[in-house]
Amino acid sequence: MAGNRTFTMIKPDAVESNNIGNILQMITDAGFTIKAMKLRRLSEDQAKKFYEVHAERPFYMELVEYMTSGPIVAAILEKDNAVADFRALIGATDPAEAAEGTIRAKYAESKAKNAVHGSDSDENAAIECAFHFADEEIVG
Ligand code: YYY
Ligand code: MG
Repeated sequence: MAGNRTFTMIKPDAVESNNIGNILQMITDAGFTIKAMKLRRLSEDQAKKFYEVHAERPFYMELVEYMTSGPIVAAILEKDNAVADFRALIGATDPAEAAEGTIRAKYAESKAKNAVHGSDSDENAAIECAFHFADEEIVG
């Protein structure tokens, strides 16, 4: 059975372009409940660790540099079928390929600066939630 939690980040480009509010509105309008949230700036070590699975990819260092370039908003979201439904709400990695009305189609600048992160599996959602939040920071 699909899990009911996913993890998201509003990335530095979307924070910089003042779209935190617009993106949170889209998320809650789509039926997600925010269970934890914080504004934080990732250190280089934290960004490297978070994106460890991409360490061998050519864009890895650019990704780490970008994700540490300004604050991000990290949040845990709850909804039935959270991971898949949130991936549908954010759209394809490259905003040029993202379906109309998705968060990335509306607010992403480019494939690298693509406004939001969404977990890609229940297993990674649990790992990513725990990476950013202690149990006592998550509302019951
Ligand atoms: O899950 P998602 O964020 O849609 O894409 P991933 O393939 O996991 O890549 C993570 C992150 O890396 C992506 O959001 C932007 C960046 N990236 C990139 O800069 N260039 C690529 N060719 C692929 C991904
Ligand atoms: Mg991914």
